Amino acid sequence: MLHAVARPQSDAPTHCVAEQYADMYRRSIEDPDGFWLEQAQRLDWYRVPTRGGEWSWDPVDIKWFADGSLNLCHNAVDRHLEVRGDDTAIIFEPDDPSGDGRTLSYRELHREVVRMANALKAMGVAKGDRVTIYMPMIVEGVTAMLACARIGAVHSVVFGGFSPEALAGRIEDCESRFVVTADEGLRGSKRVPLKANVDAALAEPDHDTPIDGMLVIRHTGADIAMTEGRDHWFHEVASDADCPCEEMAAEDPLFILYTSGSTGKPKGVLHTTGGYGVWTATTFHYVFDYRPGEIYWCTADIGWVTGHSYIVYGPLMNGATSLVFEGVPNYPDHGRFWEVVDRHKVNILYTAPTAIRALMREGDDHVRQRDRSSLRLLGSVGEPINPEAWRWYFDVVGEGRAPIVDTWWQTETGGVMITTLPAAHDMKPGSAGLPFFGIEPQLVDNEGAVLEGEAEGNLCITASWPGQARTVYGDHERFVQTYFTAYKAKYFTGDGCKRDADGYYWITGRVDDVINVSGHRMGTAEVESALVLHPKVAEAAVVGYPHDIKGQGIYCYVTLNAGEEGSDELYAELRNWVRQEIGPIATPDHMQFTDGLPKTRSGKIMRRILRKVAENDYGALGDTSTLADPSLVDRLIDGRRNR
Ligand code: 6R9
Repeated sequence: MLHAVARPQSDAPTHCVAEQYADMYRRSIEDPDGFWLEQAQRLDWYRVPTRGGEWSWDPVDIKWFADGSLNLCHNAVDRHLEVRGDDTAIIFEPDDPSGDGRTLSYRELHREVVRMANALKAMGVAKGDRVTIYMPMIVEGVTAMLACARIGAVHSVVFGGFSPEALAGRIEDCESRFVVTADEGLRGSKRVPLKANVDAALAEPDHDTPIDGMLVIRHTGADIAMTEGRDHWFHEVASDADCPCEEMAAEDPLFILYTSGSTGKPKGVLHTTGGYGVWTATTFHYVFDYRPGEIYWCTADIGWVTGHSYIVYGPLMNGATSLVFEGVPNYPDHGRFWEVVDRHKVNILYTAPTAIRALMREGDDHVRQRDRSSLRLLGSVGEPINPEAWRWYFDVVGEGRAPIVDTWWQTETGGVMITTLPAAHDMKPGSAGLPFFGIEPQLVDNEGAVLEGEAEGNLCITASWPGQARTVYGDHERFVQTYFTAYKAKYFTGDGCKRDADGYYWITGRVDDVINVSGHRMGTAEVESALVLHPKVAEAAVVGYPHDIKGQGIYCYVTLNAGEEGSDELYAELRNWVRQEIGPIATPDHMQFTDGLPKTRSGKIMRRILRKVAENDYGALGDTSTLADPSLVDRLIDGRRNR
């Protein structure tokens, strides 16, 4: 097999070896309903479903397990009480390594979730209501999600690094009348004023959804403003009163999660209960080959889909021990990850290429100083992992002992779609691997022609799977337009991809105007909109360019209003402006002032040229003859060189 790294062998019993994969995969494609109704038995149902997938992509209407009913909080928490109530559900590792860590058994988790659910109910939250969760990475972030699921409310978690403006847009879009937040968050000893940010978001001039209640968790103890009648301290309203799980239909909404697209504002991707539950429970089981008693650590934030599916729902539905980490990889020093692995004897580590590259740059000593003998499996997610980082992860971090699962998936897919399975497949550094059960990837050219065998093209999926997003909240037409119109009756992922002779898939990155910065999706249009809001900016075009640590960096071309001059001060001001408008993850890495943007005669910005200039790749500019002002290209290149 080409460039393959043999899977390290282990004696432990495993959930799926090579022969089983082949059989199970075949069955999952030939008889999807039979296969998934069987997998659905991993969960507890009030009404066990008898119907599998009922879906169409033209028109777009997706249902799974439609006659079933269940509750995912029950599946993640209550159902474990009888057999493993005293097993550890969550290990909380605080930002400050000498701070107050916590360990919660499933029984303790149950109590915390019930207290949270009662607090939500006391504010008036009812089934179907949207609840915005704007939290640091603390236990209450997890219990807030589970409490919503328990009472049938729809959570919308907004990453704590987003600005008040970005938060306001997300509260407004789903007309969420309730917010759960904390006084402050902590990241690498820096304080994040979460409660003050929510107040600022609600004070935005165009914010018109009235907030009925805000629940505030005391975390750092900072002095914050509380609005009488609206804001409530969690510890004052929480109660241990009985709080049964709400029976939910399989297709009742579970959560909304906002994600960036190539146009317009972020989309509220909607997932429902039954299909998402089966998908995350099943993928967690097979991809991480989880064995009872193991310590599993996913370093994502609950503000991203990885945190939803593989810190909260997937692991807890499997009765696993999930480590919740508040901190960052480089605080107090670059050895933090390995110190945490050592102290908690982590068996499975799931992180992002950007973190791996950043730690790799700091040298091997931080890693080697710590005992990593507990590590059995390593995972990667969020962006393509470059082979050099893969090798370092495999050789240095895992000492060649731990297989790597490079899991390709998206907010819209709910859970892992393409990966190798640890005991079934050899690995290829840089390739995500093979399709998960039920997934039929297809590569198509720009005209939609299907490419067979070894090929490179646009990655589509041909048939629905249980974890698929059902719609964009409040805008089904946008859901249809974004994913199902580029190629008729196929789900288009937005990614480019190669398939090799062994059938392994190699994701090459986004083919739309979405860039992937440190594993986070960023719509170039969002950064552009933020820039043009500045009074001195006339026009802006944003592209991605290769960045050593972040994978892609944010490169902004800016034209100024007449009479304005580009300067170092304005550069700093605009950078800061974007941070304020969106959040630190959107901070421009490079900004180039220019007297114009390359446009076609019909006024379309030729991003291809802007990308090439940003990449310093002037030989491959292609045809520039359709530009309205071809001489602009030389000025752009000069501007790039003089920077
Ligand atoms: C889970 C998550 C999705 C986009 C996706 C792709 C990129 C994610 C990847 C990967 C190559 C992997 N991506 N995992 N690319 N290899 N293992 O990250 O969801 O935030 O929605 O991003 O991330 O480009 O389309 P999300």
